[in-house]
Amino acid sequence: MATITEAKIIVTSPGRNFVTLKITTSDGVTGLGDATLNGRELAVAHYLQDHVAPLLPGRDPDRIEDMWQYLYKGAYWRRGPVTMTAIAAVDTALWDIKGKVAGMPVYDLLGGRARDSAMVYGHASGATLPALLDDVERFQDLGYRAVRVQAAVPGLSGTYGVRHGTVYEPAGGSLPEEQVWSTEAYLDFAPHYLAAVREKFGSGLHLLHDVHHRLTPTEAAHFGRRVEDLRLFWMEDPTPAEAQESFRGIRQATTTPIAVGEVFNSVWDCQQLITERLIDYIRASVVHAGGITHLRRIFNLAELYQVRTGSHGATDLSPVSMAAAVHLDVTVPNFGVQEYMEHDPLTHEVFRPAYELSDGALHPSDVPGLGVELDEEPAARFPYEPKYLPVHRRTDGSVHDW
Ligand code: EZ4
Ligand code: CO
Repeated sequence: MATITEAKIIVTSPGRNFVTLKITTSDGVTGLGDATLNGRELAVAHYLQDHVAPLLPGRDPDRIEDMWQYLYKGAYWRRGPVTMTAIAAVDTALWDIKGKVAGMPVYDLLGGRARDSAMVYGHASGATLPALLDDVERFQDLGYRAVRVQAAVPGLSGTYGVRHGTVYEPAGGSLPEEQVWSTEAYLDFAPHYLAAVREKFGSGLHLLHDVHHRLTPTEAAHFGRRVEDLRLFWMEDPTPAEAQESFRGIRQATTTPIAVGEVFNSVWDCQQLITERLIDYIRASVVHAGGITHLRRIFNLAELYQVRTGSHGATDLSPVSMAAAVHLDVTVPNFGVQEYMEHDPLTHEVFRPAYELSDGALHPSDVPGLGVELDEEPAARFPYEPKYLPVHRRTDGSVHDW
């Protein structure tokens, strides 16, 4: 029996911070798992270094389910983003190893492809409406079939989700930038630009919109109704989801499809949302929801209730995460869409993924395992730099929901 001989934590910042776990076996096989938690990277790196890596040498890398149970139940302290991201890294690395040992791409270990590729959505944005329309056109010209649409809200100094430069990068300053948010200004403006995009591009393009948890359930119900005739693919994160039952009112008020879950870390964050069919798309990801093993459970539960998948896939999810996501996406019958953002070119000096984007979809590689390599020599040239997501305040100065 091969055993795990080494677990190495690699922190690198090629364009942005990433934490990666590299597991090596006694047969010399290596596997990678993403452990990046935006703005809290070092917490996961230390959790892995201090509390997980010492437990791994001598264990059987084949027993993926047992490893998951051992790390989840064995720790006593369950759930939470730091723990679940650390478990995800181990889980993903073991799937990578199993694939390499078996000589199979991970999608074949998961039962084989239920589709050829995973449709993705791109991120169009603009400081003004004409700029936004140009950006949507750019994505359409690139072959995207689905586009998330965000415009800067007039009167606010900055609007989260609007790209500056060529790469979308949500994390900014070495301390969190503080931005003012006005729900009134947003609600007055957003339906107009979404309507303008639908009018210009017609019904053939899937349009998505991210609310970033900024509305109350009542405001979200109002917003969903106002944009109902635009037939959005989804409105994302309309309201914070700690109280899952708060989605009932939104659901009853509007047929605009609802997506939520990029901050979820376990099935317990969405059990009620799924089993009561309060959402249409579940956005949990491999890296933040306990790896392929646990995310597959969430997706399987969702399938029973006709909830489809739409996993988070911003630039803070490394190419290791994206590779794992695409393998899982192509195997689940209830796949909906995969979020995808091009990484900074520097990121590809360290990570070499073999998945390919064409026709607005990601195609998994058929090489054994996940099909992604990490080059440690360039990784060492990009040391960690603290970078944080912004914090939002209401016009009265109080901290706003994300
Ligand atoms: O805020 O990835 O849908 N995508 C998003 C992203 C997330 C960041 C958090 O790290 O909402 O911009
Ligand atoms: Co989002």
